[in-house]
Amino acid sequence: MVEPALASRGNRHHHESPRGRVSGRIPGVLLAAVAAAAAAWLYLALFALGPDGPAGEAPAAPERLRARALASFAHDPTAYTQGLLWEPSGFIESGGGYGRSFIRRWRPSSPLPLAEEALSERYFAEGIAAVGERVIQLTWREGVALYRDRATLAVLDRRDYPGEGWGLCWDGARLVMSDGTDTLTLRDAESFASLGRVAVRAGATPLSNLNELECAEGWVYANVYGTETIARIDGNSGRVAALIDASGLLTERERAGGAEVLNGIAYNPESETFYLTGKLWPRVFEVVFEPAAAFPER
Ligand SMILES: [Ca+2]
Repeated sequence: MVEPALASRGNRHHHESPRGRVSGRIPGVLLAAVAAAAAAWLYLALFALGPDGPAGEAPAAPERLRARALASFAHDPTAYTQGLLWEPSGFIESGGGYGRSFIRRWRPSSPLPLAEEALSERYFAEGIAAVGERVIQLTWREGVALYRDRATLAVLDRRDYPGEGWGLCWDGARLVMSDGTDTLTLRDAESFASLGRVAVRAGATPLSNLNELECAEGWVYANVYGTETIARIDGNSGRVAALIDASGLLTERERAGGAEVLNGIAYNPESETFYLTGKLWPRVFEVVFEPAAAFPER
């Protein structure tokens, strides 16, 4: 009984003031506008809009971002980096090459490994993902995923898969795997069985050469092989939400020292920063991704 009395007193007060009468008409106008907008949206959704936008129009172009370096530290310049992960205790890194592939743990304070396991010379190591107590390491053309103890990095188990292995990340529910094409494969972490494939599109254009991956902030980040571009991808639809320019991190002198392509993305959820490196790069860069317009021309 108390609440209706309060409500009616509120209404009376509302209508007694001149402002109340004015604002009392606005909701009616707003309601009509909202109803019209909803009807228009429903019409477009049902008859004119595809999943990506109005029929006949290209899907929205990706946002343009740049990587801004906050800090950098030494990286083993002999590491042919294929996968990089951050943990509170440091990095886990996978390095490729036949006869020189490894997995190692190291800290930013020193590039010397705290723990390291070499792979058989038959294997070319690729991307890595941490899932619970394990680290899963791909191989390039050997069709084998090595299941390792996350603490000791020792191999505990293995799974076989078809095709090539490039990048890998764990989104909290599924593994996301790249193979150098424009398609990501979603996998069950226990069986490594495929759960589906996602075609990656920047606007209407397939984005190929997807390489090292990082699942972070609800997105899948992929560096595009042979470029210094990182794509921020919706892992469910494959839509490229942003393209991130990560060029200009190494100095000319560092690049001339033998550094190859950018390859290596790790996310630190404590600082909300990313770490980027590359094959044979002498440094790892701690970065944030910002709108490209925020940068002065250089
Ligand atoms: Ca990674």
